[in-house]
Amino acid sequence: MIFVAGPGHGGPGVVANTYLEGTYSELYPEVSRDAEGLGKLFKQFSFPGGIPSHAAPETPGSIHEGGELGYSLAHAFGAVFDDPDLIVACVVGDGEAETGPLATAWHSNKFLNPVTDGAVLPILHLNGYKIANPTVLARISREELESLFLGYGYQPRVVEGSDPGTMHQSMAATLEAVIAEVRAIQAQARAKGRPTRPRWPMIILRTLKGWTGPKEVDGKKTEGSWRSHQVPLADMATKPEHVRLLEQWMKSYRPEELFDEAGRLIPELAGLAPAGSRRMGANPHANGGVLLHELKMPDFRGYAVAVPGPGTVVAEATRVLGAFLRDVMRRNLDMRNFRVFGPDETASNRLGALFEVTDRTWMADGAPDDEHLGADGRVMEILSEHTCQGWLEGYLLTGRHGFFSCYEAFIHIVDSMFNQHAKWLQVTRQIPWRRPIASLNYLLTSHVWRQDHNGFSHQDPGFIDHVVNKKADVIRVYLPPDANTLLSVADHCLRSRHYVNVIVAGKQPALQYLDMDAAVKHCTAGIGIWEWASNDRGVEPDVVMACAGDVPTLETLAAVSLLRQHVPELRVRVINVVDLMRLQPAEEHPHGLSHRDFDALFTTDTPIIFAYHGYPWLIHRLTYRRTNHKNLHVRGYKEEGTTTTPFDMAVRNDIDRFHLVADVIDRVPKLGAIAAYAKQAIRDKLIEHAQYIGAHGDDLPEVRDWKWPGR
Ligand SMILES: Cc1ncc(C[n+]2csc(CCOP(=O)(O)OP(=O)(O)O)c2C)c(N)n1
Repeated sequence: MIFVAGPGHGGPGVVANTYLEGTYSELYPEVSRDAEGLGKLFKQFSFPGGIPSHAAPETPGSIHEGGELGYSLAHAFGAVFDDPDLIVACVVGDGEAETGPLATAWHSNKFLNPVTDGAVLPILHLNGYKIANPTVLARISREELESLFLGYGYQPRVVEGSDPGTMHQSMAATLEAVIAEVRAIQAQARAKGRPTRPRWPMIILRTLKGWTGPKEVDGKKTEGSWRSHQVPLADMATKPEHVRLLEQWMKSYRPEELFDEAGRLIPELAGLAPAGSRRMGANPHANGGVLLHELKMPDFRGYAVAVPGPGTVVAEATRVLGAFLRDVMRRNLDMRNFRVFGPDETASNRLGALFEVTDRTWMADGAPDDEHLGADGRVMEILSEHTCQGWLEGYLLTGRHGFFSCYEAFIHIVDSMFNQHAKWLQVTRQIPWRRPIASLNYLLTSHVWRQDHNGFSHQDPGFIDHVVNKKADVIRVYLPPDANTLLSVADHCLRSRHYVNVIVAGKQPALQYLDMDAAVKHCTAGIGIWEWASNDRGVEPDVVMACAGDVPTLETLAAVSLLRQHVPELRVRVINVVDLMRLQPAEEHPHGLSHRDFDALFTTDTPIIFAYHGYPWLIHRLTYRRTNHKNLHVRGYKEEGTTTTPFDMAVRNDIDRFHLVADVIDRVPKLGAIAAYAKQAIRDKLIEHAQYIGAHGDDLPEVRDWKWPGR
């Protein structure tokens, strides 16, 4: 069993218990099991350089950073999927229960298979208050409250009162009963071998907030009130009566009966804790890297799209990836350590090949025309990005692997959850006893450039900007331009540890550029000159055309072909970026190019036209310290979105081939003389484009069917 502490500032509960059972001192020997250690334990609490008041990465036995409320229940369920013997006791704060992610996570029980998964025991701590307000759940009738949880599919049991002795007995008896109930449900389901959804037990624990703390402070009710939140007694330096109250409060627990003269817990009490890895701070499930097994990986090269020449054949990158993921799934079915997560979009994102080997997890009722739903399914779909993210985090934190595919625009829903997970990875990287876990892999597809029917609401490439705020040692961003590069990147990400990997790739039929050998080389380097598209070998280029992302790559190549047609003497270097972090200086990111290498690629004085998938300013942010930054001109998405054709989206954001050609003309001085004619031709083309899409609702055939013309 592991414990998840959801409520705000629930950390001391876990820290205290892991100290008393001995694990805390094993991991932090300076906090020894004596008076000196106790002194350090107390002093470090909420002290500069010490430990926070929530359960945190430093807390033994915790998979949960409780600072940002709302994720405890989804984490708990993520932890028990595919771990039939594990129970997670998950305390949910009644304030926390008001958050969106927590509210929707109750439905996780419709995805829990009693035969092959473990169980979650939710304990709603109804202490009635948050920081400054009553909680909603504490101010509805008992009938409404119980009906709510019955409606969610649980069988609630209420433990209620304020007399500690009676309450401890009552809680102990209830815990014993519900654990027996969980085991009985599991035993019955496992004996039958045919899983049905049971009514899982849960506990509603109704106590006073600040229970056993000071009853009144400064004449104001404190125990049983929001005033007991976090710091019930402040201004200790100036209010001696507060010091007296604190002493009284602490002494009310009669420490002299619990600890000996040297400050050691008396043996009768110390002996109550379980031994070894059964202790709550030593359970390997809460240090998932210890349990992590490598995924068995098929050779991604076997899924390659044949590319006889660059820019001539068409494929759907994510559909190709789907076949690879299917076989990753197939190879690891027996290990039960890989799941794919997504908010109802696995098929829409063209990863449907997965359903050849597994179903979507589903324990709710079935209907005759259901497709690919099953109790044993390993594709987890619920229309809650929060729940998908929370489940995946719980699954990874307990030593398994996963993959999350999502529409690019809507991944922003979990911005904050991503933040917290990235912080967890950053902090745990520095904690020697925490072992690295599998990376959290996002595939962002159905992206900004191809929302032909959905329109503006579905157009937002800003998650990348958000992700790169985080520490370089835990985040990676990849923009593979075609299917073979996507395969190579996905293989790399699935093997990696302790990162958040963001992969952005389109699902629509699109031109393919690199055969598998070239793709592997390109992805390994992360950035490189596409020689077949460049004509500057042996001379200084007149312009560098850089691109990152599938649509920008297409438009850049189309622009290059136009330039070849109209100004064949122009020397163009084409650079494609797969690994966005290559743009940063080496001292800022482990993948960053040295200044020397960057200058060699981008030159120190040639105009650079950079077509980028997302918001253009990110490229400036990543490259502002590069020598040639002053000549860098970036095109990207500038919030000109609507329901329109693919090419019109590019035109509206000035990232289309014609605007890119115009950018080159404007920036390469020697083109002055021919500029007027070329620009007029471009203007005419853009007018023709607008007229054509207005009349036909589709792009000009010469644009839509464009292929790389070769040399
Ligand atoms: C998402 C989020 N919003 C707001 C806060 C600030 N906050 C910290 S504790 C708390 C109240 C929590 O109440 P509850 O979950 O009932 O826990 P309790 O302290 O009563 O045990 C709030 C609002 C937060 N930590 N996270």
